[in-house]
Amino acid sequence: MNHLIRKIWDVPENEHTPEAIFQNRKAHRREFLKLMGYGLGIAGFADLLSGCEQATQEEIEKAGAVEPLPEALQGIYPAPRNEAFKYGRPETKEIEAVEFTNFYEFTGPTSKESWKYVGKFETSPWSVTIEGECAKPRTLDIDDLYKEMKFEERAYRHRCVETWAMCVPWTGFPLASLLKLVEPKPTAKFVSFETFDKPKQAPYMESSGTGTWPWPYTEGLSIEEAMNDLTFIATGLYGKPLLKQNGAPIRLVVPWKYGFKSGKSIVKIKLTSEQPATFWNTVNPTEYGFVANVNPDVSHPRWSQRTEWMLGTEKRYDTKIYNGYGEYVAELYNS
Ligand SMILES: Nc1nc2c(c(=O)[nH]1)N[C@H]1C(S)=C(S)[C@@H](COP(=O)(O)O)O[C@H]1N2
Ligand SMILES: [Mo]
Repeated sequence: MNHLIRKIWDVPENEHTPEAIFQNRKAHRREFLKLMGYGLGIAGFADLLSGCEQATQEEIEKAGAVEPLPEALQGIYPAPRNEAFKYGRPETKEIEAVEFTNFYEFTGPTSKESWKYVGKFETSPWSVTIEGECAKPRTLDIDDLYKEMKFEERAYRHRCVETWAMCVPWTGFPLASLLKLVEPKPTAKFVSFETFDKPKQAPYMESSGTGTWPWPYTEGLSIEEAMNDLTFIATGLYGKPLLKQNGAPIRLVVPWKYGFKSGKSIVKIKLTSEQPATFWNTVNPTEYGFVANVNPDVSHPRWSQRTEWMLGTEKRYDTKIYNGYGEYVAELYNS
């Protein structure tokens, strides 16, 4: 199995698209075409066929729309902003954050436009099971979550390992408040997160087949990282429920780590005594470590991490250790 993964992985430039392609929406498809050449998979061809037309925000939102919340819950959006968190940079335009996404279940390595492929993805009804090393394992459906949790909005920086970055307002609650419901045992040393496993609803998952990528997508944190106040469960973005392409109906947000740690569309959270296997760490452990803290001094084997560029702009910033969140998390790594 690993051999096959490696083969897919090694297709040059396919999975980590050069920033030049995406820095500017106008050049986007033209450059995509030029640079990707014949390396395109099915998803990529569809992008290509769509030509140079620019999608509007309305079209993108419509394509990724979820079922409306029951009326009694609609008052949750927009949630009050937690003023403790500031971007320190301009906010990313909403259209950029909903158009340019990483969601391999739908696109694999050939496209950032998962919004085009999420049509069959059913995000309602949805439930999340929290189990493993805890006294009170539970399965909550999304409405239960909305009723039991206290929602707030947080302005967070996001940094992908591929060097793109964004500043966006998430709606949700700290993961710690959810984990407390199930009463973790002292034997809980790690937390794993598992994404939905429905190939019929996710084109790349289906076309890539079993035995290629280690579906479903999984990620993991240490229990200390999971309980840190920064670690957030998001159900919304820009004051509205998440669109499918951003991980509806519920995803993780870990802003001091590379974006691949922030699993989307989660169905299971498991407290474990051993470090769990994760999707990217299984695919390519030398390039995607389990810890994956943002760090300008540690290059990716194939590119530098010194600087990052903000989606939809030509702006480049110096990468900061822990993505600038050291005051919250540096102590986790000082022992
Ligand atoms: N299930 C799942 N979660 C995922 C991914 C994915 O492919 N599948 N990609 C990750 C990566 S690499 C990043 S950078 C972020 C991107 O979140 P966004 O597309 O909403 O900006 O989601 C992460 N979560
Ligand atoms: Mo990423």
